[in-house]
Amino acid sequence: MARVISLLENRDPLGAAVLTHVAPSLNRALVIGITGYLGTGKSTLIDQLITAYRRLGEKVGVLAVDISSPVTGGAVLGDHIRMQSHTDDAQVYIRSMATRGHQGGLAAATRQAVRVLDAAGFGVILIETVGVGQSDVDIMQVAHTVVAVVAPGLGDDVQAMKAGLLEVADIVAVNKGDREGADAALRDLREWCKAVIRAVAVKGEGIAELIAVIAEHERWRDLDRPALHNRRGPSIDLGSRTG
Ligand SMILES: Nc1nc2c(ncn2[C@@H]2O[C@H](COP(=O)(O)OP(=O)(O)O)[C@@H](O)[C@H]2O)c(=O)[nH]1
Ligand SMILES: [Mg+2]
Repeated sequence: MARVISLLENRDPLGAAVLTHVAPSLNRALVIGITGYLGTGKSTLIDQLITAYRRLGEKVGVLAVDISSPVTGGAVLGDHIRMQSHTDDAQVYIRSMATRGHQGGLAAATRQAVRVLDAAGFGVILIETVGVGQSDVDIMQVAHTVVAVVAPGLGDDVQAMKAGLLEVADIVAVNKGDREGADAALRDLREWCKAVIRAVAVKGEGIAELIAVIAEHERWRDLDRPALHNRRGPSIDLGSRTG
């Protein structure tokens, strides 16, 4: 699997050939995009999501996509450290994907890697991307459900989120809910998006709720109904989901 993904990343024609033979487009896996600024706690959250989905009996694949390698060079290493508790689990596959050239190629390779994991029986595929807005859009076309992770205390972060991240997000997770400013961020974001949850990833809080909201979004997607997010039509009331 790792070798095929490397071939695809390098746009080696052998990769495409292998893909055709061993990885039909099954579209069985639940593909979840996790996006947001560096340091908001995406990898920590993913580590918790891996644990939770494994408890549900799923095989879990993670693709950590590094769009801007020179800037976030340390992020990939950090991601692996934070997800290390799963390295001995054969039902968990974690892979960093770096840009080999331009962004479009990375999106294509990511889409193909999802296909490889799907064919290998991974029921849940989590894609971590760093960034906001346009740079993420390509990658997010690969995901069924996109979770934007924000953290309080990053200044005008929330404003930027509204302009950029919320464009691609189906669900917003306000992580670092143990920090000052979390309540204000939650209040603020709930005016923009109905599917806003609070999480404290380091303590595993809010994870069950996040999984429930993702499942809910998936159900609506399957029914071809308007998504939870305002931008895609009328939102449904998820009720009180905090605490
Ligand atoms: N206080 C607090 N810190 C957190 C929480 N979640 C993650 N962190 C810390 O935030 C830092 C960045 O986390 P990381 O998962 O690498 O963020 P990423 O860059 O978005 O993947 C790490 O030091 C984490 O331990 C949280 O819920 N509360
Ligand atoms: Mg990370």
